[in-house]
Amino acid sequence: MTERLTGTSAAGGLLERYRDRLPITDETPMLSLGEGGTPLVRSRRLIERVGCKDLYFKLEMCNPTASFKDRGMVVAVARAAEARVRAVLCASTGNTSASAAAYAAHSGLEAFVLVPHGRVARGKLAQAVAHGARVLALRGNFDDALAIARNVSEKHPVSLVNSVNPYRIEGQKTAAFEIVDELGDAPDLLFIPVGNAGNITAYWRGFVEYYQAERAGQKPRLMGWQAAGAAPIVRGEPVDDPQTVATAIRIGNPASWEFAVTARDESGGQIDAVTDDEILAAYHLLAEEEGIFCEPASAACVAGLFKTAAESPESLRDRTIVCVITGHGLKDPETALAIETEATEVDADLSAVESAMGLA
Ligand code: AN7
Repeated sequence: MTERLTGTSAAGGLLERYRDRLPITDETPMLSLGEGGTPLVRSRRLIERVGCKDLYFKLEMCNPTASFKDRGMVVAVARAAEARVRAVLCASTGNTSASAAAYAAHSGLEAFVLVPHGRVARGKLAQAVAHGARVLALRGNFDDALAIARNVSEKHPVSLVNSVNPYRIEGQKTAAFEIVDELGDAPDLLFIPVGNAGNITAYWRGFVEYYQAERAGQKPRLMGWQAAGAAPIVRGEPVDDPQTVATAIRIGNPASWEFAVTARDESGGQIDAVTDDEILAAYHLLAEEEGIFCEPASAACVAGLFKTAAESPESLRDRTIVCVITGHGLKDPETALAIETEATEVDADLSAVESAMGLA
């Protein structure tokens, strides 16, 4: 007998809500940590810099482990549990490991995570450790870690839950469904960061599926953004030593490269690069002018939107645009504190506080 679990969120989890559109069976445990159903927030201020009709942010940082990975992970881990594997395994720049660790804990599986030593934002490591995952810090980069993880999963009965696992892509496509359901149609343009290229692949699958089911009247152009120091798809060749402040997308040889190129071309979109300076500028503006504190990788797509607005403003006019905000800023406090002015220290006394506030 398979144990049946029910999600605690009032709306039910992703598996419950999209049961008909996900590869699950009657035996799949209905895991949920409350993933999906994330807010689509309308821009109030940054839209003025863009000059489009409507601008929205899909806050995937509001998922249970604070990134979009949970949508795919709930499906991948549920299927792994159904197959009665003992453990799940992933290579990760951080968010996949946090999500795998949480869903493994939720379902009573072991989790092994392979991360590039010294290159994972502290908050993400904290999550993996808190959930009891076995964290292996590899002396190498993400691409090395993924190659080894694939080998391990071929040799041993552990389930690889990177986005090369088809269940991950299937789960992540549900974000496109939610956008269409909320807007009443697909947006004209979707801006999204690109690392291992699984998410852009998943969104395209979701938009195409809803279009074919006549739930949407159009499909969006997909606008993907890599970091300039880690832009293999833009350059057309793998990058041996990728570098960027956006550690989540510090990936030199994306697993879903060909799917991403197909998504780009079929949608009439583009995949381009933004510099670390452009990423950090967008990161600050989102926090300071919209109240959205995301991690640097997420800001890459907003940097791409500003770049597009500067280079070809007419391509955005009268358009409805969605930016995918993939992960939370709290995951990477070092970046926030390194580049912000430090907090002002002040004596615990009213007049000192008043004068520090400029109210004296
Ligand atoms: C916040 O966790 O690859 O193009 O190992 O964490 O689907 O890879 C994370 C990727 C964007 C890129 N934004 O998505 C990992 C990992 C954030 C991310 C991406 C990631 P993909």
